[in-house]
Amino acid sequence: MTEEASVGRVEEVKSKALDELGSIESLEQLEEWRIAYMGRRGQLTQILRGVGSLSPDERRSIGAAANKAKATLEESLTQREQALKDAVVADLSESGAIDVTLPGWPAPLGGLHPTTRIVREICEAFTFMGFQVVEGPEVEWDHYNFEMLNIPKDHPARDMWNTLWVDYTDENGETPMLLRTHTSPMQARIMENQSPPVRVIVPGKCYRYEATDATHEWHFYQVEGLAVDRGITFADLKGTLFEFARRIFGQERKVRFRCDYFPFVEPGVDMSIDCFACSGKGCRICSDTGWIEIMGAGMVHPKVLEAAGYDHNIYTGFAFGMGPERIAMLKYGIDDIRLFYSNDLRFLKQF
Ligand code: FA5
Repeated sequence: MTEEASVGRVEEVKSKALDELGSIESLEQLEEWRIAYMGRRGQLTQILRGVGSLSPDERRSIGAAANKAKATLEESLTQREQALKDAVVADLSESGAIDVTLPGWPAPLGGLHPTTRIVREICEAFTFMGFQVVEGPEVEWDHYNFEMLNIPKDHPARDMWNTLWVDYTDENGETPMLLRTHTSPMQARIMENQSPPVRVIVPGKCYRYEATDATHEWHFYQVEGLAVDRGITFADLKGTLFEFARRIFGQERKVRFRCDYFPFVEPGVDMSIDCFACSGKGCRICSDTGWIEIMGAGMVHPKVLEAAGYDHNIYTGFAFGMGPERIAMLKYGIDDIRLFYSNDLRFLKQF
């Protein structure tokens, strides 16, 4: 059933609605009012529904009047609603139940984990120098983690990486799968799949079967770097890593390279920076040496180039690997690496 429609009826409904609206005292009453006039079965809605069955002339005049009435009621509804809400707040405020001048509760905001931050900073420093960022598998084969890196089975150098082996035995009775102990296996994977020139960095997680202490975790990040091309020399290695150190630790930094041994580089070095806390004079952070070691590096061993299918008479390259948590510890003055993965908000909120 639709309401019998006429302009007079529209005006009658409208003025009745406005009269009633004036005496409404609560938001609940206001909702009832809205339903009574403009709800699905509301009085004005019924008139509007009936407009379709009128003659064209009536439709024009009654339709226009009904639409105008609807707009008026909607506007009055909005005004009344705001007035009622303001009155509620004023009441609460006056009675002291609520202090409307207090700031609201801040919505809790997350932040980037310190490892994520430092990994991004490191990646930025190298991408600025033209390196690409590549990622690789955390569950790795012995083949890539060791053998392709000039570390054959039973070689004593394997002791440098305390390995977590995956409980999987192949058809030869061997356990060839492991959690990668460093990001260096990606050197071989990249060279196998790409022709020179290569210029990549590889951030990612590594795992070692190690007791934890203030500077050792059993899972931690590394950022690997690899550059291979014709004519790359040790001077390129030094220049690139020097620029990196200045970008991360400040323009004043000095660097020092000393001989070190890694089976997949020759010569191998460790790189230190002069202590940014004491400028090399000696302090607690640098254990009174004036220097802080930040990564291992070296010229890619010819055997590694050959294993990956590169001719070592034509191509040379350098590689490096660093621990971002240790770099973050130095940069932000964090004294225990275990804080990174303890999920303690008191620590995490500081970044
Ligand atoms: C390596 O893992 C070599 N792959 C690095 C390398 C790459 C050398 C390319 C030459 C050429 P090392 O074991 O020193 O090297 O580890 C590299 C860095 O990883 C360390 O300097 C340290 O910052 C970090 N690291 C190693 N072990 C841990 C650990 N248990 N907890 C936290 N960080 C670690």
